[in-house]
Formats: sequence, C-alpha cells, structure tokens
Amino acid sequence: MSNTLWTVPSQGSGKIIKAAAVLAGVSLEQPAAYEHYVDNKKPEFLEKFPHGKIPALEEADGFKLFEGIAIARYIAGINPAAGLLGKDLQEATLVDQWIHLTESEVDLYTNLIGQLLRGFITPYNKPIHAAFAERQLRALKTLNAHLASRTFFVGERITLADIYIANQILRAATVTFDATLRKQRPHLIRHAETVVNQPQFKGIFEPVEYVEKALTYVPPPKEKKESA
Ligand SMILES: N[C@@H](CCC(=O)N[C@@H](CS)C(=O)NCC(=O)O)C(=O)O
Repeated sequence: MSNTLWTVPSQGSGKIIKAAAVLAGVSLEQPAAYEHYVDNKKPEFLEKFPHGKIPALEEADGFKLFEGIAIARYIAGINPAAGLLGKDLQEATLVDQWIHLTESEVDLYTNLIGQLLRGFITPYNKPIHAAFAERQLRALKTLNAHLASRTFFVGERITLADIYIANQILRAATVTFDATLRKQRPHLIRHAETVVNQPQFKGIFEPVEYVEKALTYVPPPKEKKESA
C-alpha cells in the first residue's frame, strides 16, 4: 500500500504519524513537491483536503484523511499486531483518553500561550496567560502521577498515547514546562525521552531546547511619535 503524507519536517503531528508508521510497518511517501502556505491553498489540494491544512494523507486507492490525530490513529490501526492502539477495546479507549487529555489540556495551552507571547492573540492579558498555565499544570500533574509507577501510559508496550504525549511534553518544555516544573514532575521527561529516543525513531524527533524559565511576554517596542 502506498500512502502519501503531506507534512513539513518541523510539524509535531507529522512526527507522531511517522513514528506510528515506523512501528506499524507502514510506508509513507512525501508528495513529489510541496511548498507550505502555497500549495495547500491551491484548488487541487483543497479538492482533496477541503480544510487546506497539513498533515494530510492520501492512499493509493484514493482514501483521504486530514487532522493529525485521525491520521495517526488510522496508521496505528493498520497493523493491530504492533499494539499501538492497545490489545483490546478497553486499552484502545485508554489510549484515546490520554491522547485527548493531552491534546485538550496540555497542547491547547502550549499553543494559546505561545500565540499570546508572540502577539498573535492581542491584547496580551496576564491573568488569561496565568489561567492557561494553571490549567496546563493540572493536566501535567495528572499525567505525571499516572507515570509514577509505569513505563508506558497503557499496558506494557509503546502505544500511540506514548508517542503523542512524548511529543507534546517536549513541546511544552520549550514554552511553559520549565526547569522548576519539570523537577516537580520528573516522570514526564523521563517518559518522553525514553519514547523519542527509541532507535526506530531515529531521524524523526530532533532534540529540543528545554526552557530554564517559562517564556514570558515581552511587549513590542513603542513606536516613536513623529514630531510635528
Ligand atoms: N487541526 C489540525 C491543525 C493542523 C494545522 O494547523 N496545520 C497548519 C500547520 S502550519 C497548516 O497547515 N496551516 C496552513 C494554513 O493555515 O493555511 C490538525 O490537528 O491536524
């Protein structure tokens, strides 16, 4: 089966899909040529993927899919023997549970805080920033506590939950999840490093720069008033 995956090397969801594909034994090809923010706006791309975003997947039989988690779950399910969705329906649902918690209560806030800090959401609002950070911390606490007595999130083998969560924890560690917080929740980094450093994932996850202190807002320099 030939699958084409549209992504870019820096895209987290693309890395998660590629890692799942490696463990599931599914081969993924790149599109012949793809320029992000150009080709995804073209009618031929929109005809296949109407939301106009990557990652996006097309199989040889014409089956098409977009949304990173949906693609990752599909790829992970192609080869049930790989165990990426657990061994039964209960484990598959636990995989979903941990992914969903991380998506909606860790990654969402890494994104929103990142957008506040970069001035993409204006005006900057300190109490909102603090509320987002607090909500994320609550989820990080839950995830960390679950790992205190386990190597992996569900069962005894790597599942899609581990791949997804490892990537999002490392991403948070570049914005909000700073040295003090990491020390208080040590299982998360131990787990994330274990997952991304699996020899099969070589070349997919690159090292990230952990922040020492959570990033803070730096107001843009005031424009000088022109003298009359
Ligand atoms: N909900 C989507 C979001 C994907 C997404 O935001 N992709 C960005 C990556 S930069 C994109 O393709 N943006 C292109 C655009 O907005 O035109 C998912 O989880 O896969």
